[in-house]
Amino acid sequence: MTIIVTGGAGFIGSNFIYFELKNHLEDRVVCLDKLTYAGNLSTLEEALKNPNFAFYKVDICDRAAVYEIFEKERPDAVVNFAAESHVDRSIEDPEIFLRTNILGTQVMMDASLKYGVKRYHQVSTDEVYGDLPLDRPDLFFTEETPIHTSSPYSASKASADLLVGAYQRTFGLPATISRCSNNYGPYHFPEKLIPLMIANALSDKPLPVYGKGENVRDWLYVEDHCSAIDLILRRGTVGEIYNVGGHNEMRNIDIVKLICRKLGKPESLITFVTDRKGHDMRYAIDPAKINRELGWLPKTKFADGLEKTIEWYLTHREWWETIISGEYRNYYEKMYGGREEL
Ligand code: NAD
Ligand code: TDX
Repeated sequence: MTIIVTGGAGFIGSNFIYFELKNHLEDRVVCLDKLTYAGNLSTLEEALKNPNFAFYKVDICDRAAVYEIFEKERPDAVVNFAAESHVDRSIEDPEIFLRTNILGTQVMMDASLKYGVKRYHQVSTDEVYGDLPLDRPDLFFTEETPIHTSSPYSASKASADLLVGAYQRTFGLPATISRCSNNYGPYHFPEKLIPLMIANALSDKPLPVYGKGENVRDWLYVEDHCSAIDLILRRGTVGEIYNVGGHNEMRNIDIVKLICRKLGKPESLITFVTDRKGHDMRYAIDPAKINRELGWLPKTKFADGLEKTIEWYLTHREWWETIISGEYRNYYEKMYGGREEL
């Protein structure tokens, strides 16, 4: 089959493209990506050599351009990763989040209906459920947990999820949704916690931890997320939502200390800075449904995944050094220059 993957020049989308090209030699993968600050064509260098892969630089909000690609490629399936994905940026300037994450999703679904796509998959996030209190470790997000968002980013992702549900029920779009916890691994953009801390520690720069660093995230190695989406796409039930996570909760401060230890850097690099506005306390996914219905289980333990990730950043310095030496430097100064040391 032919699968359209949007946002494939970003972190998870690129990992998914490599996963599909490796595990489904019979399939053709077509990537649509606008190449925003977060998209990097060099990430797809190897894929571009594969005759089963094609790339189009396009904004998913550009209806005419998207329809033209569907007309030409006649996809069987669509996986929509394309999004503005960074919470801090959504707090600075929400508008592009609403445009890409909501209206872009609508265009992709309209195109899927118009061209008779057999399966549409929406890549969503655990952030749509809001957060959990630190003193209730017995609570987890299930697919029935009500949507209760905190940031413009999570609100835009939740809006898209509601639209997907509406398109499925009203227009019969054969859609599924996955809501995953925090990913980490190769090609993770260095504005996010783990790659930012690795890159800063390697350059002996301060490690900016928001607030007290007590917030908890549930970390999943990116390849495990890709295997979950692959299963849902091929065997999931239309109309269903699947939570994806690996029961791997960690406090931010513990992750940062672990990175210092692994890189042989002093903890004195850690700097506590002004907290994120509306900062979610804890995310924790209950992945029982995808395990029960599709037999999915994560394969990578956090200790191994972090080891592999650090190794990747050590051996791919050019990839992230190019990013942090470019336009990203202005973002960093704007975002962290204004944060007070606590
Ligand atoms: P990313 O920011 O690394 O990549 C996003 C990609 O989308 C980039 O290549 C960018 O160029 C592209 N893009 C942005 N706007 C576009 C537009 N208008 N048209 C076409 N392409 C556009 O993001 P990521 O971390 O890989 O996340 C991918 C998806 O997974 C997102 O939908 C995100 O909400 C979701 N998600 C991410 C995580 C995580 O931990 N990173 C966890 C759960 C869900
Ligand atoms: O410099 C930092 N210091 C810090 O303490 C950064 C960048 C982050 N943090 C904290 C904030 C969060 O508690 O670390 C935690 C993780 O932050 P991010 O890497 O920005 O991820 P998060 O906000 O949890 O959102 C991520 O997971 C869910 C992705 O970016 C989203 O796209 C996904 O939906």
